[in-house]
Amino acid sequence: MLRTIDLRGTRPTPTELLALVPRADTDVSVALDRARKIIDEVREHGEHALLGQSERFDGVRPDAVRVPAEALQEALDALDPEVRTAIESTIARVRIASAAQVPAPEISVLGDGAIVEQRWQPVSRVGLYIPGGKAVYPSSVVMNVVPAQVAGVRSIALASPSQADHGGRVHPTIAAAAALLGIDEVYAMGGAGAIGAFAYGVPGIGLEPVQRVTGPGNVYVAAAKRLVSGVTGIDAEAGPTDILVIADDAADADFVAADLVSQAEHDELAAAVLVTDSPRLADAVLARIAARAAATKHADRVREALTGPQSAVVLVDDLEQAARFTDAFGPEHLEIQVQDPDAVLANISNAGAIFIGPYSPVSLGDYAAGSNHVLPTGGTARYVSGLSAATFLRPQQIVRYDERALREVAPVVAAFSREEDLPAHGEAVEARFAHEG
Ligand code: HSO
Ligand code: ZN
Repeated sequence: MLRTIDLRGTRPTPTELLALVPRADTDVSVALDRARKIIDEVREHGEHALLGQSERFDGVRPDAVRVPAEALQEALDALDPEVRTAIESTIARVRIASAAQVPAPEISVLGDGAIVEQRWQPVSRVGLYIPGGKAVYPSSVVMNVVPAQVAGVRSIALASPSQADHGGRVHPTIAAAAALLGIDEVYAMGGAGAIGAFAYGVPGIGLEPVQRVTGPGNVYVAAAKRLVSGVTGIDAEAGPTDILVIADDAADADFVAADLVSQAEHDELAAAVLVTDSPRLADAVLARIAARAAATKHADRVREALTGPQSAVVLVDDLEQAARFTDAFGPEHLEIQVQDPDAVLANISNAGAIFIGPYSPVSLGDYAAGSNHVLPTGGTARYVSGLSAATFLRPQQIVRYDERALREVAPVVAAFSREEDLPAHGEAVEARFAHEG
């Protein structure tokens, strides 16, 4: 089902490697004009615009955009106890692993009485977007909210589209997850309009602007985030998901096949790539994929994803070449299923999250490992990271010099201020010592 690319005996450059397995194209720029109009409408007409947009795009007009607190509690009361336990368990695990993402404050002593402190300040208010289209993911509520809470963000608002099947309210599992997390500011609004509402605020309903918008969404959400990025912070734009598995002859072919199929289940445009130095394993995985892809619930979607140009089996000479290919590809999810995974890990730089060994499948990370599942897609793992507590933190430096320490560096300031023709800079330092003979 997947095409095979044989790299054995070749030495392509990173650019050539990337071109061999191109990601599916989702061109955000084509959605910019429409997204801009939708945001402008929200800025001009506030709640009225948001209600109209729900009617147009989600086929239902909610009574109000703000979801009443009682509705959140009702959704929680009606939540399936098994799902509740699962959400609670994931909240606890993600909370523990997110705490490790908060850097400790540091003090640098640059001399006697010369100190630069660094503390990490949370942004004060964030807007988290949870999609509500063909996929409703309560797990994503946890993955967005928990790191913000762990970072110490004081005010957290959540938006998710109105659901026609639920009287225009947000999906009840989303509402229940919000309630479990102690979030009471929830809005039934979706798409570009929701992102605009977060960025600019909606005075009529007491929705204050946020300092950062995070969360996945379709191409209009991505376009809207790009448009508001001059006004508020954003996280990375989310595209179709991908998985890359590095496996050698020691790997279990059925485990590898199951994991490739699991992420192909998300999207026709999802990428699933196996990189191996074992033609025998490649054949075995292909056979298991054929069986699994035919039998799985979303067989059509899976088949389309696996037969697309974004998916492939890549044959390499050795695991060093596997690592070079992987770094060029920059997978969102990387699995390493080889005899000595740490040796491969040491050669990897670019990946959103890395899953080691036969008992760490990506779907564990999606739901229950404690790691975050909001990860960089489309090869952006080459330059950004996934969502974490750090997403909501800013390092802030605090300078404390005493008189002696300032005197010591005064000539440095004086020299720069002369060179940059900004004499008042130097004078500000000299003023401290002017009274001296
Ligand atoms: N694998 C998805 C996240 C997810 N999976 C949510 C299931 N629900 C992107 O990392
Ligand atoms: Zn997933």
